[in-house]
Amino acid sequence: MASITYYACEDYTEDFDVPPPSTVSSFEFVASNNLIPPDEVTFYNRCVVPERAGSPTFYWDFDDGSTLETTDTAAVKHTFTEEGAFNVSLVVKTSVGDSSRFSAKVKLTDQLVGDTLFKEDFEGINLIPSDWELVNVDGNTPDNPNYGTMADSAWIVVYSSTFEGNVALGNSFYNPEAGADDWMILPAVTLGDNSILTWNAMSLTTSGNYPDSYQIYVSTSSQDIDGCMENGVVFRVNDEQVGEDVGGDGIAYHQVNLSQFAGQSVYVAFRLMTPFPGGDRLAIDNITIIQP
Ligand SMILES: [Ca+2]
Ligand SMILES: [Ca+2]
Repeated sequence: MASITYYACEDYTEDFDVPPPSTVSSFEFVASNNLIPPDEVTFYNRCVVPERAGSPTFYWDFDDGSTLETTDTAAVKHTFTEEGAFNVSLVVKTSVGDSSRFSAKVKLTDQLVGDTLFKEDFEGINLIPSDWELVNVDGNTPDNPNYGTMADSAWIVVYSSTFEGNVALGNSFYNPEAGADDWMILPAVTLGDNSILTWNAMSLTTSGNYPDSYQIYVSTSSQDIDGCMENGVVFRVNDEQVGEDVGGDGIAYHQVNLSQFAGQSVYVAFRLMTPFPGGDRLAIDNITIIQP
């Protein structure tokens, strides 16, 4: 009978510096309802826990008051019932004292359901629709030569990689520096009992945090500034969100109840009026009026 000799592997760890094992926390998530609450979101545990790091325990925090402690690496499901931006975190701690934390923002937005009275997403068009009224009150010269047409059009349609589509763009970066006063007045819409105006917005900036300010007006008489002024400011946004890369939350979702104008034919206006010395650019998209 042949004999077989087994040799144990020698342990070289006494002779070489072995870097400490690195535990890395990470996860991915997939929403089941397009991030409209209630939405059951599945979180996939992508933590890397080297064997030397001991046995891991995972601490999930969903940032809505719910937490979960588990030693299981299987995906976990969590239902978000409210809209909001939740900073979900996963901390992994191991039996030898290693730990790592990872977090990601899960942003849920209520989507209204009802009859759409008006909708403009600016896709498939190069210009603001001709039945809108644009008024360039400030008359200033955009600093960016690519926005030369704004010198007389107040708002233009451009592609935004952040929005992954076309948006209406108002400029507030002028040369010389100056505040903006640019109007974009929608065509007439006949409102229902409690119609709601919604839109997405974000200040586009390339260097630093330059938020924009704007106001919503509703004219019940004519598609012009005078008509808007009769009813005053309906909604005001000071310092619209900027991108996450410059400290903001990214695209904001706004909604305003127009029930004070129930049953009337109205002209809704967006007025960019970032004060001196100006901001950069404001993007508006998905302007919708819904009767829930
Ligand atoms: Ca769009
Ligand atoms: Ca202007």
